Amino acid sequence: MFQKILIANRGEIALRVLRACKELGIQTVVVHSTADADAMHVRLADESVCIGPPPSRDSYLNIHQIVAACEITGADAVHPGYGFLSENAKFADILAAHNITFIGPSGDHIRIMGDKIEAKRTAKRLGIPVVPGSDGAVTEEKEAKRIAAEIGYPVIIKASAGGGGRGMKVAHTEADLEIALQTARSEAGAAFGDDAVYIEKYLEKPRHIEVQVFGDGFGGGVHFGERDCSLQRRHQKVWEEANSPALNAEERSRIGGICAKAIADLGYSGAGTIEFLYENGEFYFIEMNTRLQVEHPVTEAITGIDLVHEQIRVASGGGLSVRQEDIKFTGHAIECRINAEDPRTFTPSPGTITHFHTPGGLGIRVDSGVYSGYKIPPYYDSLIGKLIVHGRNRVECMMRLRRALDEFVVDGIKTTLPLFRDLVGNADIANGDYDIHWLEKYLAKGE
Ligand code: MV4
Repeated sequence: MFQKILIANRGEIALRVLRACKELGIQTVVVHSTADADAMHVRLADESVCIGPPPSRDSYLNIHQIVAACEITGADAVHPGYGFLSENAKFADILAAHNITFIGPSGDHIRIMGDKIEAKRTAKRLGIPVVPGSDGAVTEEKEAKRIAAEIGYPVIIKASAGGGGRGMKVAHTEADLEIALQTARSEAGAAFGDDAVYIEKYLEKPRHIEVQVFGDGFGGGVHFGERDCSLQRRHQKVWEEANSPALNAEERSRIGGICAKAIADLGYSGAGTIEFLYENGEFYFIEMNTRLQVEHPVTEAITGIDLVHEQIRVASGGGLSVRQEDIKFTGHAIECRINAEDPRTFTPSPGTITHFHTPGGLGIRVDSGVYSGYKIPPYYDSLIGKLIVHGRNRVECMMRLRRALDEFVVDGIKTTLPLFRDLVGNADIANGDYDIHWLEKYLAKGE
């Protein structure tokens, strides 16, 4: 087991990882920018190293500074959290070259999944169902038209170096396709320095369902069920739940089994998320994330398993603490992402939190690094906390969530709490009846 872990992140996830390290009796080092000197996780860590000025590129993305902080403090592993360097293959490789363990998959697996064409090809080879479309990159207009005619319109053009919704164009007709292909390629070239694009059938009303997987580091793989992340705005998830209201136990174990086997065959190590679009009872792979995700607590709530403990165990060569047959799904969990933003316009609202009071009681978890008197710096994302509610079933979970939202107080700044108070009173939400476009339509209506 590791002696000392360096946490290369900030905010609620840095605190989340710190808590796991403390429970495992592992010493902690945090690195932080000058803007984060007052953060809760900096106070609670055994050691802290200031690695630079506020801009991320000079601090949380500065590989040399982070490696230097490892050497100075004698950290033997790095947990990258999410965002920042968590899916940076070069960072994983550099740490390995310094005999420091990256708590995550190999650089090569990160690289494969970062290239969306390569990721899809790999998924298909491993027996994961994918969206119908081109077999690899498309350059010629003629070829694009042939494929589109074969799969049928509408189609979507995606950048291989994109992901998370960046660099996509929908074409409804052959006339649209010419323009879509050209703009997608030039935008991808400009944005990512890689103009490779591919074509898929455009699914019009899917849900976004993702499967939590783990490779044990010995060639084994398990799944921890799925999360439904369909409620999003501009590719930012807002509300996530486990299980998906759309799946039954048979569908869960079928897609979960396919994913667990794929992870084993790939020789993948650590936490991963296999993302699907789900429409008319069918799953279609879109991407794989090679990190711990923001919404991992809903999976923890329904399985009772600490996924950060598992990441640390696997990275240290100790394998998983559970076998597939030990993983049971109990009840229902919902996460609300509380952002320091205007709940209607989503304009960021940094500043001082004058009063912060979190809900409590059975089935309530709040993951947040903020506190009364804390000043939210303007340099980073606006997530200030996550409310995760667990109940024996979805109805109980929703009742508990309504109550928890009533108790939550964040004064001094604007937050998205009022949006969630609206959502819990909505009939479609109560029925679990929504797709990936539902929230944006709801917001456009002005409720
Ligand atoms: C799609 C799609 C429809 N059809 N692919 C957006 C993010 C990126 N991960 C993939 N995305 C989409 N890919 C096909 N073939 C619709 C989306 C999409 C979306 C997906 C998940 C969650 C929210 C979304 C919002 C708009 C579009």
